[in-house]
Amino acid sequence: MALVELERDRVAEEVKSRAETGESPIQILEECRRGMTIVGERFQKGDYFLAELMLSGEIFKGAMAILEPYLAKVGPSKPLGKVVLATLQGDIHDLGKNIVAIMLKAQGFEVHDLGVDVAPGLVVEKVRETAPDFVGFSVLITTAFDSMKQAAAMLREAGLREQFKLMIGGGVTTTVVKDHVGADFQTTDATEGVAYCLDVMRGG
Ligand code: B12
Repeated sequence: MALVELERDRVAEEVKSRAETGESPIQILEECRRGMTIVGERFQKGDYFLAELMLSGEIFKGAMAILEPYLAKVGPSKPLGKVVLATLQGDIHDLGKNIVAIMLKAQGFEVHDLGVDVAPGLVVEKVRETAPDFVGFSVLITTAFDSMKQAAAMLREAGLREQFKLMIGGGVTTTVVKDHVGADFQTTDATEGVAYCLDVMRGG
């Protein structure tokens, strides 16, 4: 696959032409995500270095920019609920979070994205300000697990935790991490996360 081989121009061309011919943008994005997993494996084995890892991130971002308008057309635009998203302190990975943000927006959610390397205190402030239905943490570095746990504890102490559902997502998450953080939901698939939000909003 072109992304795994880090062929920037070919990825952009393929993504664009496939989206133009009406292929599902979610499916194209999912294929790119699988490519990133292979890049990660190559990095782990020492076949790729940090420069390649960074380039893969740039290529992925380019693909997302091409797909965003197509994704925005997928769902209705009636506001459904509010979501605060963040990648917490110690972690700067944001590709997965950005996908979730785009897909939630496509379904009509109002998304407040705090970005990466976010201090737990900032999450508390944003939740107080926006009163979201969901808070979502994205994580790819195991050392950021404790930042998520700390943010959840601070939200409890502030008396805000009962007002929203807490979701966590990202390639390294498991149900064990979910319990460690005290989250309500965990996934390694943005589509599942969006389905969960829709379910909750429909009273499921
Ligand atoms: C690209 C990448 C980078 C890029 C990030 C670019 C960016 N803007 O994000 C760069 C080069 C900057 C980078 C840096 C580093 N990285 Co890196 N990186 C990756 C790589 C190859 C891909 C990650 C990715 O974007 N995947 C694609 C996305 C789309 O998948 P995803 O995040 O899982 O998201 C999906 C779902 O999980 C879900 N989702 C995600 N979040 C959320 C949130 C919610 C609420 C919901 C509902 C769903 C959801 O939706 C998405 C779509 O389905 C992974 C390898 C891997 N196997 O994951 C390593 C990896 C994560 N990196 C790793 C490492 C070690 C690093 C560095 C420490 C390297 C270094 N020596 O400096 C630094 C970390 C710096 C830091 N403090 O964060 C390790 C982490 C090991 C660990 N267990 O902690 C990995 C696993 C590579 C490896 N095998 O060693 N990295």
